[in-house]
Amino acid sequence: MMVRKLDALVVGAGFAGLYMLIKLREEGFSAQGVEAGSGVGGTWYWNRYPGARCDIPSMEYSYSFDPELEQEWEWTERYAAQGEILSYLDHVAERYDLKRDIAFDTKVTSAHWDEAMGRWLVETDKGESFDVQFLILATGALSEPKLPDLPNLDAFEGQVLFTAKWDDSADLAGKAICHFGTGSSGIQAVAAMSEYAGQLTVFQRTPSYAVPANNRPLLPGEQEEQKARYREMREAAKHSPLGFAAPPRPGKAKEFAPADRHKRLEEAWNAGTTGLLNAFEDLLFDETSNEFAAIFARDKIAASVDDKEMARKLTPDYPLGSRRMCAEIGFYDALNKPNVALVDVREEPVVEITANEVVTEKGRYPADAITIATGFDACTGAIKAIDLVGRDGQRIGEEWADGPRAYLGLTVSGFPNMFAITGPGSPSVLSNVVVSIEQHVEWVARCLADLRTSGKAVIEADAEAEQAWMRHVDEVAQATLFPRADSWYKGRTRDGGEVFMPYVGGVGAYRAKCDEVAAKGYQGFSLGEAS
Ligand code: NA7
Repeated sequence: MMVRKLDALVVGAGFAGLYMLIKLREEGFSAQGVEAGSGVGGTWYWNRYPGARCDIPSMEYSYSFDPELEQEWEWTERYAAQGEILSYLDHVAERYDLKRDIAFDTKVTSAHWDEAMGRWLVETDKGESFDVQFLILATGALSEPKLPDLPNLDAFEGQVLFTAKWDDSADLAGKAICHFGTGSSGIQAVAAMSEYAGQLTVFQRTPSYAVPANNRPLLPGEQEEQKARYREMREAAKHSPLGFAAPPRPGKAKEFAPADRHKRLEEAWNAGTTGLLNAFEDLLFDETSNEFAAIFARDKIAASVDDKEMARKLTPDYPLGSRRMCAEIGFYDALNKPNVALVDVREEPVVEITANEVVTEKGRYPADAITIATGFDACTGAIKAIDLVGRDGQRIGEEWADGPRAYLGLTVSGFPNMFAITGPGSPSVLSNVVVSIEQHVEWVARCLADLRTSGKAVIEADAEAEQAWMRHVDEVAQATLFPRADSWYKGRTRDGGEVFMPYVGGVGAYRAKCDEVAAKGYQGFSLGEAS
């Protein structure tokens, strides 16, 4: 069998994989990308469900590394729809002539570290083999769908559609749809499907805090004005807490007079997901302050639906922002429509799926189609899906069974020369992810170049440094309100424990730490010679 020998293999061709290929080429490394989809885009390739849209402003949810690209590309709306982001990424791939180095419709099935050679041996489902010095997993933090445990789903005779693997040829007009999941994806899909469904029954487990997205076309002059100060905005985002140019407004909510606090929350309500969390500096840290904002948001939610019982079900009881906030465009309006119903599966669990119904403890709901938006095996799922074996036969799934761990969220002890872009312990999923991705990719590219310059061939995180980093990730998280809610931010250990995965110390602080590690000769890593 032909084995291709390269410096690096990049798994995934979304925001992270594309930029990684660009940086590797720039540094003179030979690299190949492997992508399961038929095109580039990652998340934005797969998530083609109706209503799919980013909830971070387009002007900020885009690459900053190429000043010409950011000036040339024209966004049409404040929040870009899936198709527009996909076109953008396709444009980037064309502009940098990346597609010739990406094997599409191909999945990496196994990657084994060869200790004697100091290289990774990688195989794909197309029977290709690669022998590479560096393995870079740009597989996405929210890419491995988590399926609901719906009893007897196999008996269902209608169409089953997953938002994260949507078949865009599906025609659900006039159909009875039973939909599961009301996170960011679910509420967008519900709003869109309510326009044409015959009957839409929404099965909710945990309600979301959803703020109005207030999406609109970018106003004349608005894009130009932002482009004129793009450098300044990008710099601010890079050193900010969450990867956005605008910082939280100074002041603690609990110290404001009620009328002033209310006024500020009112202004923030219409400014998108980060708008509300940025209304005061302490909303993610102080329970009392958070509760003021949470009550405000709960009242808004209650006021947006006509039915009191429905309002009760939609009201979250956890701190605002401790689970991912959602931006809604017509979600609550959808629930007011006569063809839409809401079922709380905590109050009436699903007991069975039949050929054409969802049956709960309290009722039977007709279904021609079942749509599913129940989230992802976050941060680690796509990596664990690979038969990934490091030093001394260590398997990643087994190693992470006691809790996901990664030094700086990028490298795993026992897995030399392997990098996970947006891995557990990185700020990516709790930030403007494109800002985090650019930082991760640039750091990895610099690391590989430094290694080459120093004449070393192998880099591996030390177990102690990794433990210390994960302890730090936990300490920083415990000082916030994030751990107060049950969310996909938490990884599970085999004995039922929890590991808070994202680094919430701020993308600016994280960047500084990564730079310091590199400047100190890769502190916390062991560097080795080629054997
Ligand atoms: P999320 O945010 O993980 O949302 C999935 C939702 O599905 C969440 O509220 C789950 O509740 C719910 N869920 C899970 N299982 C069920 C069942 N069996 N029945 C009903 N509801 C269920 O995923 P999204 O795709 O919406 O968003 C992911 C990210 O994409 C988002 O954060 C943005 O960054 C964009 P649970 O929490 O499990 O109780």
